[in-house]
Amino acid sequence: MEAEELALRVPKGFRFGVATAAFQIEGAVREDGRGLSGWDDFTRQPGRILNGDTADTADDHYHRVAEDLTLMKRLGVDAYRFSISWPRVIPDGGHRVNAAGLAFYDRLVDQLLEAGISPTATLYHWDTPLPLEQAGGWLNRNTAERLAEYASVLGSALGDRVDQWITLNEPATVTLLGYGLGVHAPGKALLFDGLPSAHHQLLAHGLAAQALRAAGVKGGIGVTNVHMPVVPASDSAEDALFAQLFDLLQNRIYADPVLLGHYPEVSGPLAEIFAALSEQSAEDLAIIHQPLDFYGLNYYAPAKIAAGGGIATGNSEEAAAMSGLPFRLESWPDHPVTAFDWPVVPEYFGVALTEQVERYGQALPPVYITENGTSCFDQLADGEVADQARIDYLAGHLAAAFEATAPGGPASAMDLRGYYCWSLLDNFEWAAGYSQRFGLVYVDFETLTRTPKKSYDWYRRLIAASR
Ligand code: IFM
Repeated sequence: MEAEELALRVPKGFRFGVATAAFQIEGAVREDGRGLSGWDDFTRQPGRILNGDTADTADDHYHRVAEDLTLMKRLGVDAYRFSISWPRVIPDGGHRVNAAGLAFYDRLVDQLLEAGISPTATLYHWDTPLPLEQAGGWLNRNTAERLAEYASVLGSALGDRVDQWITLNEPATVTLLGYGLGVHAPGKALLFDGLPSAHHQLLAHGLAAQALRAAGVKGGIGVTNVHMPVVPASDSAEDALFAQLFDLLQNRIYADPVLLGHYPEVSGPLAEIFAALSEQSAEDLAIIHQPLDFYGLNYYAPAKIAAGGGIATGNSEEAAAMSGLPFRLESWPDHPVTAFDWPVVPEYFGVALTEQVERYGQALPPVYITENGTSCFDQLADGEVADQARIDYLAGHLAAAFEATAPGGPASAMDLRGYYCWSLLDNFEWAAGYSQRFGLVYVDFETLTRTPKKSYDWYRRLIAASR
C-alpha cells in the first residue's frame, strides 16, 4: 500500500517513532567504565549465538549517535524509544553510579530534544549487570530491588526531560527464552521452574514505577509487554488446553497482574504449573499493580499451538529447546513468513489489540505499540535495499491496527496513541546474532556504513503525509 493512502487512516495526533535497545546497537562494551552484563557473558559462551557473534561492536551507536540522530531527523519521527544500559550506568548492579555512563544518556536526551524528537526511555531491555546475573538474576528477588534503585538514579538525572518511561521490555521473553528454554541469557533451561523470574521482573516493574514517581519524573510511566494471540491447531480438547497454557505463559501472567492486580486464576490440570505465581502475596501484587500513564504493546506474530512436543517452527535453537515442552508451535502454511520464519498474518494485529480491550476494558490505559516490524533477507545492491516485504508487513499491520481501533471496529474502545517501528537499524538480534535484519536502515557490519532501505523512505512518506 502506498504510504500516502495509508496516511489517510492515521488518527490525528498519532505519534510515530522508531525503537532500539542498548545492547543491540551500542557496542563500546568496555568503554567509559561500563560493566559487563549477563548478555556479554552469554555471547562469550561457545555455541550460544549463531556464528559466534557478539555485541562488542554491534552498530557502534555509542560512537555514532550524531549520524543516527540525523537518520531519525530525516525520517521525521516524533519519538525515539531507546533503552538505557543498566551496566553502563551501574556497572556492578549495586549502588555505585558510573557518571560517564549516565552522561552518555544525558547527552542523548538533550540531543533528541534539540532535534525535536521525544525521548522514550526503557530502563530494562535485558542487559542485567553480570554480578546480579551471577547472584541468580531474576530468580533472585534482590534483582527487583536493584532495578528500583537504578530507576531512582535515572529518574533524578533524566526525569526533567524524558517524555515516556518504560520500566521493562517483554518480561515474557526473558522468562520464556532466558529461564525456561535457555536460548537467551542467562541460558537456564528450567522450563516451568523458571516462572519465579516472571514474578521478580513484575515486582521490579512496580518498584521501579514507584521509584520514578518518587523521583518526580515529568514523563509518563508504562511497561511493555509482547502479545501473541494464540489459536489451537485443531478442535481437539488437548490442543485447546495447550493453547490456553501458551496464552498464560506468553501473555496473561504478565498483563493481568500489571493491569488487573492479580495473576490469572488457573484451575484444572494447569493449576500446578502456575502455583509459584498464584501463591504470591497480596502485598507484592499491590506493588505490581501501579497506576500506568500508558501501556506498551509489542506485536510481531500470532501463535498456533498443538499438543505434544516435537519440532517447533521458528529458529532452530528455540525449536530444539521447545521439544522439552508438552506442546509445540505449528506453522501457518497459508501465510508468508519472515526471515525468522514467523508467520505474517496482519489481521492478527487487530486481534491482538481486540484482546487487550476484551481482557482489560476500563483498566487499559492509553496504548502505544512500542515495537512492530519484521526481519527480511535484505540485500544491498547498487547502494539500495529494495525491501518490499518489509513495506508490505508494515503497511498491512498498520492498516489492521487502524481498522480495529477505528469507530465501529472491535478495538475501538482502545486509545491507541502511537507506533514505534522495530527497528531504526539492523542490529544484534540476540541468539540469532547478525543474521536477522529488522532495520529501516541497512548496516554493513564490517564497515558499519548505514544505508536507508526502501522501507525507510516509505515510513518517512507515511509520517510526512500523516501530518
Ligand atoms: O529484537 C527484539 C527486541 O529486542 C525485543 N522484541 C523483539 C525484537 C525482534 O526479535
